[in-house]
Amino acid sequence: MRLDVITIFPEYLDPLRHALLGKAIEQGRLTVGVHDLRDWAPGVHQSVDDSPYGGGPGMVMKPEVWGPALDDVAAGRSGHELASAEPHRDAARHDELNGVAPQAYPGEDADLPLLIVPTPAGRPFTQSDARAWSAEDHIVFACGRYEGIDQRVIDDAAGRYRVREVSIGDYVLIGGEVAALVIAEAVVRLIPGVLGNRRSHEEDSFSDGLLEGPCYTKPRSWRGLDVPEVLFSGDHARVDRWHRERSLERTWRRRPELLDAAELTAADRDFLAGLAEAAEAEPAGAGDDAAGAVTGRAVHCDLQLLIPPVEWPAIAEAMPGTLAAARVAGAQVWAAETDFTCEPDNMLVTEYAQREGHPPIAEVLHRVTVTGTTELELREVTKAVVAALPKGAYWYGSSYEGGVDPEAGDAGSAACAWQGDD
Ligand code: 6GU
Repeated sequence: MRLDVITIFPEYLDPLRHALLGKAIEQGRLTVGVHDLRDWAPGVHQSVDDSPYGGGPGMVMKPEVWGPALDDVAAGRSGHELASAEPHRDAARHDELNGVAPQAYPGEDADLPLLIVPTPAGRPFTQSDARAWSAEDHIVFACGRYEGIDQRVIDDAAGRYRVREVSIGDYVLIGGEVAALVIAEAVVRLIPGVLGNRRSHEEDSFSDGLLEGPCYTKPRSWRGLDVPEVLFSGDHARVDRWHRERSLERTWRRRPELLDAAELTAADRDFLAGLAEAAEAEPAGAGDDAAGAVTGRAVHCDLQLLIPPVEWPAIAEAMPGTLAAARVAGAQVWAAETDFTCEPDNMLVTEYAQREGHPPIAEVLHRVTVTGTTELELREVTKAVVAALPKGAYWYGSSYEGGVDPEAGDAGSAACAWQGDD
């Protein structure tokens, strides 16, 4: 496989040379080129970005710089190979050796190189992408800053690349470099021969749609903590079942939504049903694991939210499920629209107008109250609620101990700001 990375911070990609990826380079399974985008920037200032059309914060990366950079790297015309990289072009292709074809969408030419554009606005990068991309011959990463690259660069590149815009998670990085490292590592370790032990990645978290359970090594007893007895039993079937159950239990506690897509046997389902029953029977707060079952204190979160009213029903519907996955149980959600005339100096309205350059048009101020039960700290409760809001929505608020009943008027102490549904 050949990997090329185009970036304005080439030294950020130094880790590509080290450890696992370095080993793949030495083995001749991987060639890496890191290219400084400024090499394609004309003029003394070598500027690579400019202000966005239509206004708004930040800078946008220029098409006249990215276009030629992507042309040259696609054609193999730019030679900045990392030390210990080996020529790859006449070597047998990895997919020829392994009988796996590169993945293409209908209408795409599978022989084109793959262009990965890391962006928080991309589709989520998953283990199944990593598996598919480990069969590629040539992958190019275009690392932009987070405000982005002029969209025409991506549209135009679709003529010489198969383009994938991907995100590595729901948070924002300064640029795509770290995301490129993450993706490169996830992909390269799956190239056959790079990771010695094939079984070890077949058993990884996510390979079967479940999280991995805990693991142990010598000594048998350490600081008064003992390795589970079953692991010394020598009974392989029992040990395998034990691993399976730990994996199911951890997934159920930490990422219950993954269970929907996992392949489960009848025995797995019985085991999960047993966990759910045990949790029901436990008194609140008696969870056996700090990161464990959803039990705990009554809390509520009180937010002001500026959104188009048409967006609210879907948010309200999805929120209890999203919160349950974030370990806020039994969430109830209320909202009421607040007239701007009630709130002449509302912070969100002011902030919106400053950032967007005009006052809210479709957006309406909502007072949102969410109640639930959790062991999370209050800040985390607010985060969990906000994570269930549309990306970029303007909001303000906090979480508090104890429940409230907005319908009984508890949350409506500011009479003007709280207008009921009637
Ligand atoms: Cl892929 N890039 C950037 N810049 N930020 C991100 C990201 C990618 N994934 C999550 N946040």
